[in-house]
Amino acid sequence: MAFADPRDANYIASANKPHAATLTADYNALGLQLARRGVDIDDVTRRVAAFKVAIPSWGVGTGGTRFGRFPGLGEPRNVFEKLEDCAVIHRLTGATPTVSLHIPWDRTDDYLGLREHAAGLGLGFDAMNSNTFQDQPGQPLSYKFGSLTHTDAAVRAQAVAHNIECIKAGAILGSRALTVWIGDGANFPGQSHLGKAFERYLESTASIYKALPADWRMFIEHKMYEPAFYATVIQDWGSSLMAAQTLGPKAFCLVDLGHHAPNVNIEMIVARLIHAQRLGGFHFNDSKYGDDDLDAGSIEPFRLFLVFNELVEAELAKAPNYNPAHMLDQSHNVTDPIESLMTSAIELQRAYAQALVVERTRLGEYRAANDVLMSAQTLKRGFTTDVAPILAQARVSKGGAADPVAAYRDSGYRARCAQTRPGKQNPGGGIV
Ligand code: LRH
Ligand code: MN
Repeated sequence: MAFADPRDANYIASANKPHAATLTADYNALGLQLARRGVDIDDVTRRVAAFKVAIPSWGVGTGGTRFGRFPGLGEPRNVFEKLEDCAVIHRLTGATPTVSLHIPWDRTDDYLGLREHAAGLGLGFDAMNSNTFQDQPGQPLSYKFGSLTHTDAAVRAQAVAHNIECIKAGAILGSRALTVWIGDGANFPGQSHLGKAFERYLESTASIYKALPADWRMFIEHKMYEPAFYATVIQDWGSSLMAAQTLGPKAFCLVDLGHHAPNVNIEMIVARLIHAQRLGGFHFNDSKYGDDDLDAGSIEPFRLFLVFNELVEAELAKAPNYNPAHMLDQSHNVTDPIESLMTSAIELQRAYAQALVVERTRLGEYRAANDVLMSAQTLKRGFTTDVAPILAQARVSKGGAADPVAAYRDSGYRARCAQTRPGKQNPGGGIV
């Protein structure tokens, strides 16, 4: 099989040629349809083209569950190879210029070299992620009974030091945020003092907060359960918001879509965090039951649309202190991670575009008149608009592919990686 570099501009341009005529025709037809609704398609396309989402470095390898992991072909073997795959995703979609690293999974003794390698691939770095939910070989103190909230001050200090290490690494890389997710909690009633555990969290995170450079933000990520199955210290947006407001103006709440009970109204949580001026960002993915980390928009695309509807409302209202960091956080157990990450980035753009084509003035009028049906219909009409021509035009306008998955598959990149990245694929269990 011939190999072409899917990151090569000429390769992408030649892959786009067969799509040019139909793309223009579809785009113009949608433009006419939207113009009748008072929506300027070029304005929507510009906003979609400016949309960016960070790739989770842990997402370009095949993920797994506690029952097993079935490695794919040509997996990246280190953070440098992970960035090469991230560059394929960005070149073909034009939407993922940054990567979010996870330490120690991406630890290297050459962060400057990593920064240069990324720059050479046209990539930068988004939020750093700390990891005090696993014990590392040779680690003095275990996180079995918690980390930042452990009853032993020495364990808490070890966890704080790790987070400060992540900040230092991120500062070299040009990152400007630290995401703190901890699995700390209890499996049984009585196991921990719920109030004191939260106080220990505030004490530990205050030490991390103090170490943040002036222009950095700290993202607090809540999660209902897992690995703790009775009580999680930062279990919901309320705990996260209280912590952020206690820590200071650089602390914000991060919403991972998979970290809520089924049917929780996540768009309402987003609206409240925007009101509180504490919406730090998202870990986008999708789920049917638990924290399934499935591809964004693959299970509940209407819910994703409703989240972006809140973001568009905030954007149009020029909400104060509003600058959410968008990231994907997924586990690709049965698909090629590059394909899943490309299509997931595009599903976010789709939800954004659908929210942008909603007739806001008309919606406002129906709401003011309490015309319930027409309010719901007017919002839904955004979701039922096929915005694919806008998404393709936005990609092509940034040098991306009209059809990223086809361009990727035709390049033979994965088969090539299988040749150039031999070596043991450890089946094992766990998400990475
Ligand atoms: C926890 C989580 C967190 C990451 C991890 C990989 O479930 O969402 O954001 O650190 O996944
Ligand atoms: Mn997450």
